[in-house]
Amino acid sequence: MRGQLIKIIAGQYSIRVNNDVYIVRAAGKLRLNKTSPIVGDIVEFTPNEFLTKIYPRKNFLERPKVANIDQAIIVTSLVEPNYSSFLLNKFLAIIEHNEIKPIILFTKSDLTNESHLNEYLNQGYEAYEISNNNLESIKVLKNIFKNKLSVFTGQTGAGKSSTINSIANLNLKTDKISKALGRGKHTTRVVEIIDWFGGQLIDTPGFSSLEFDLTKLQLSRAYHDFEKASQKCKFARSCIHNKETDCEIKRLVENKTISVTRYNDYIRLLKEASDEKNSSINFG
Ligand SMILES: Nc1nc2c(ncn2[C@@H]2O[C@H](COP(=O)(O)OP(=O)(O)OP(=O)(O)O)[C@@H](O)[C@H]2O)c(=O)[nH]1
Ligand SMILES: [Mg+2]
Ligand SMILES: [Zn+2]
Repeated sequence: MRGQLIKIIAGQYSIRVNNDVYIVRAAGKLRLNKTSPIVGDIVEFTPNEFLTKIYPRKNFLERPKVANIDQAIIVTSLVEPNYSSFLLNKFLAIIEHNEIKPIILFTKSDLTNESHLNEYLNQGYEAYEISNNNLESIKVLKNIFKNKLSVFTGQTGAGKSSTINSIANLNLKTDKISKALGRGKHTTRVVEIIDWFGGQLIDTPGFSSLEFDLTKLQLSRAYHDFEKASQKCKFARSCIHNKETDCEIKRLVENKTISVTRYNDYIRLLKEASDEKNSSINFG
């Protein structure tokens, strides 16, 4: 049978097939290759027996270990902690590089007049600005989860837990959700996929950092607008939009299609990116 791995506890896999959940053991046959199953995997299994196969992953993240994510909601506070375009652009690079759709969620709009919403909407991102002290502002989020596997990410203190709770509170029939979200501090929590507003949510303990392990070339194509534009760079396959001449990205910065802030963040990120691992890349 084919199903979705929604939870792993102590060597037991919970696998969902439509509305049923099967629990199978980890032991045995899955020594086929070195890959271990992770939450989000689409797997083949025999009920009451073993998990036998992991289907190819659309994407995966290291921390938390999850696969096949459709969208990541990047929770970004405007204040406390203060807004940092660099941090947001870093999250965006990692997420877009992994072929996960980003949704930017600015929080704490009740504490400041500062706004960056239009900036990111103009760059082609889906973005919202909310306050967890104003439930009216949360309502729009009800509709973004349908048929998607979503995960919340963002800096610690940005408001991930508060936002998830606010959204849960929008729905009076959230008994199941509230239970699943039981965020007791002393319980060791596991990564688990729960039903969530017509879609699914990866409920995870503190998912506030993402490992930045992109190479310079990967970074140079991570953002959707950079990827598209880089085809027009003279050195289309190798341009990292830095010192090169005849670079489309730099032209777009000059004519203000790409903001200087975004480009400067990109250059700063380039310094954190590693050199290419694979020297057989065909430059030119
Ligand atoms: N004024 C205001 N405070 C907020 C808002 N959202 C969250 N907070 C507060 O910000 C603090 C941090 O919020 P959390 O939801 O715990 O943040 P988090 O992203 O889950 O943080 P970690 O779990 O540490 O990663 C809490 O004191 C919240 O009450 C908001 O929209 N407005
Ligand atoms: Mg939290
Ligand atoms: Zn370029």
